[in-house]
Amino acid sequence: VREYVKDYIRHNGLLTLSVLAVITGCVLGFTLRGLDLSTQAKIYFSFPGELLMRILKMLILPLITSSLMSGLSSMESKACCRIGVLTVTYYLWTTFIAVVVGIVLVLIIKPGYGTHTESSRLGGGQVITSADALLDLVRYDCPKKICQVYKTDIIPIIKPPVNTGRPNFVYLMPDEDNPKGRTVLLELTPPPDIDKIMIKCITIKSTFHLGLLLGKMGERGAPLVNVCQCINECVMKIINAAWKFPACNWHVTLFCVFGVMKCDMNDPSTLGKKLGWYGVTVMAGLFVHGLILLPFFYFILTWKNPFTYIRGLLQAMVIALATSSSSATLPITMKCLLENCRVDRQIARFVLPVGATINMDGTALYEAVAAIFIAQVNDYELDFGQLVTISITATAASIGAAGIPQAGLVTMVIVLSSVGLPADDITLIVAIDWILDRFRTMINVLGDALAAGIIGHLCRKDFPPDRAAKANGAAQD
Ligand code: DAS
Repeated sequence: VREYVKDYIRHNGLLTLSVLAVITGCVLGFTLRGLDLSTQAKIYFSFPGELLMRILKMLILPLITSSLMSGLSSMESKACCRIGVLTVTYYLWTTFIAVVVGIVLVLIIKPGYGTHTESSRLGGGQVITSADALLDLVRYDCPKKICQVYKTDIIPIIKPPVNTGRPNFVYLMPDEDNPKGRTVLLELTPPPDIDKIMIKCITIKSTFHLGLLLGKMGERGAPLVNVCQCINECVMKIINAAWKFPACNWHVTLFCVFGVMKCDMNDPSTLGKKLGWYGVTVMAGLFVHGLILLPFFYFILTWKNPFTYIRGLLQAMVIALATSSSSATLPITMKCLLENCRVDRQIARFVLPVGATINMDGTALYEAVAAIFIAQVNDYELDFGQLVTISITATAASIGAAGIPQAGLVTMVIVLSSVGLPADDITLIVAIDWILDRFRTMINVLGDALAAGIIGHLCRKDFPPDRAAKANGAAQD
């Protein structure tokens, strides 16, 4: 028994601790929510978890840019383009398949039927009746909707809100609008800071081209490539240091305490058990897509056991469950791929950052299910054309969603307005979004990681041995 316990701890100790930490964090978070603590006390309790989340978010941009630059520059440009096309094609297809799975399940289970709410609220957006209208929506209305979301929800992030009624606890910079003239040190109630993600998307695109250019420059580009590789190694070392405490996984607990205390759980009684069936539909869709379809694609494309591969990703999936942020989990996913799944570093450095930005199968599935559920709750029959519209707009919305907590709710405005549903019906599903967000984030991370394994297998002949590995070899020699 002692040998078995030792062996188990050696292979599964960290993972078991993480799972226990998630459970402890959620129980602690709910307990603290239940106690009649003052707002300040609640902020104190959630502050450490939030700080850790911000440390990881701070590392996202340098990690992605340095990974892409050093990964791309050490590949031949032809191989690069081939891998790029294969990666984006695979991502788009799996996202669309996730949406189809969600639509089929929500039409079979019908979680929203039988809840009669006044349907007078419908007509908030125009109903798409033709391809031209869909094009107009994508070309004009979606950007307008997103700008509208930016104006109402996002701009305050860039400029700290004044007198929001929420205790802006600690301040960072002089805020001339603030009547008391206090300096803004730290805005503790962090609505999704999607603005950083937009910068990340622009960075990804420009980095991709810069990485290709560096690869073409050969030895002349080597200094900058070495700088990127050093930054990449440093960021990974910082992340390892940040996660060195997994011995007790206190950070995972803190993430959960922070997540549970910060989530807004509206009163679910407005929909009662319909909301429960909606949650079951989303979880069933995530299970079918994440643990049946994606592993099946992995198996038929690589002829390897997908569950052995997924076993190596469990730590990243637990962190995704704890943080509800696929971007914040990216460093751990990268670590699991390189150390446990033995994916080539060049592939991981390219496929993962791109996937964390544009590939969110869980979010796409969730948005399609939520839109149809809201239509069912409003007794609003969707025709086939509208279902096709939902599948397209949910795919597009998931690409636009950021890898941060509850980002899927923000981009869902596009999906709802494309079929004439009122965007404010999002409030019907917010009550349980905090827990669905964790599971769809886990599927997002799983989809990116399985894609890296598939692309790595399909392109194993295409790219030269990793320059960094050579450089490391030389350094070790
Ligand atoms: N939480 C997002 C992520 O990190 C997903 C979502 O909000 O839908 O992937």
